[in-house]
Amino acid sequence: MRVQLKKTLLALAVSAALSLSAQAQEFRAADTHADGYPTVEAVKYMGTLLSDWTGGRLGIKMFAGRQLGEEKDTIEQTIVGAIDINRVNLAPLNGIVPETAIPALPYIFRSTEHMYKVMDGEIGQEILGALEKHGMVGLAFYDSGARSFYNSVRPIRSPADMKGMKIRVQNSDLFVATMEALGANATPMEFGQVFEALKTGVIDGAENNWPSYESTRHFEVAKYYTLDQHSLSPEVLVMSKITWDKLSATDQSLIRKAAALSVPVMRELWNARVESSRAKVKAAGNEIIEDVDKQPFIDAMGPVYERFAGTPELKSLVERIQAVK
Ligand code: GTR
Repeated sequence: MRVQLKKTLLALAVSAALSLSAQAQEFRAADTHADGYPTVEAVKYMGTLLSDWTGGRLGIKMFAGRQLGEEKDTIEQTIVGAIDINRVNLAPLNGIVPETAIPALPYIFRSTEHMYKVMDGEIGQEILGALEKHGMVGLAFYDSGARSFYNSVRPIRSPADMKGMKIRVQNSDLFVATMEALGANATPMEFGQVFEALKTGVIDGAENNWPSYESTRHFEVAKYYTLDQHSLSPEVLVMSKITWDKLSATDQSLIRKAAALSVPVMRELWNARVESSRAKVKAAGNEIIEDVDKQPFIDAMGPVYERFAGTPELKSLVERIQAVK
């Protein structure tokens, strides 16, 4: 009898331990940026929250600095469930999820405040929701400042200065079309290849925000930075729908909560990083063109809007964004 009881207790303990370990999960997360970049640190913070709340049952293992591949590959891996959590820019999602092209449209936002109001509100939620039918669950938007042009040839003050320039863009037809509308030659290329391409003159320039211009050392080889701020397209944090669907409703809500709490942390890190990157680039003696007249750039964007906001649904999304005060 006693032996039987012991056996039963042992079996119970083993099965409890097994079910605990079966539930324990460390999500694989990807980011193209290196350790220390605000997006990477925000996702790590999210992992710490999850681990604290669940006594270590849930956690995040961050593979920063392209360890799991370039952005395009990591998006494909996320859709098939090989990567659980991915922090990417909206631009490389444009070809998969048409709605993501709308906040990436050049000059769609009047200001950063306008962008926050739209992306933190109902429209932002709708765009996150649109990812789902393409195999990704949208968790949050992160800051990405403003993308502006830099190059190694001459200061850009008007679209005419860009004529014939080879400008690298992300893997997005929207950005290709934008460069073409400005008279430049667009060269889509993965982020990790840009430094070498700038250095060897394969391309003349690229476009990005202050922290990326600085962290990638592009500023060392492309000395002219024109603050035309053509795109305020944010970063987005997504989870593989395959991973998501296997989770309990409780764990799903913990993940949503942790992602939401990582946003203000990211925003603070971001603001500090913009300042330190700007100071570093200025100290290097780069020529910063701050007083650029944006109007001629804006005026060239008609065909881009026609093509990427062509359907009635997307057109109405543009109008709703513009109507946000
Ligand atoms: C950065 C963004 C990256 C990547 C990169 C690029 O601003 O944070 O996710 O999209 O731009 O230009 O490829």
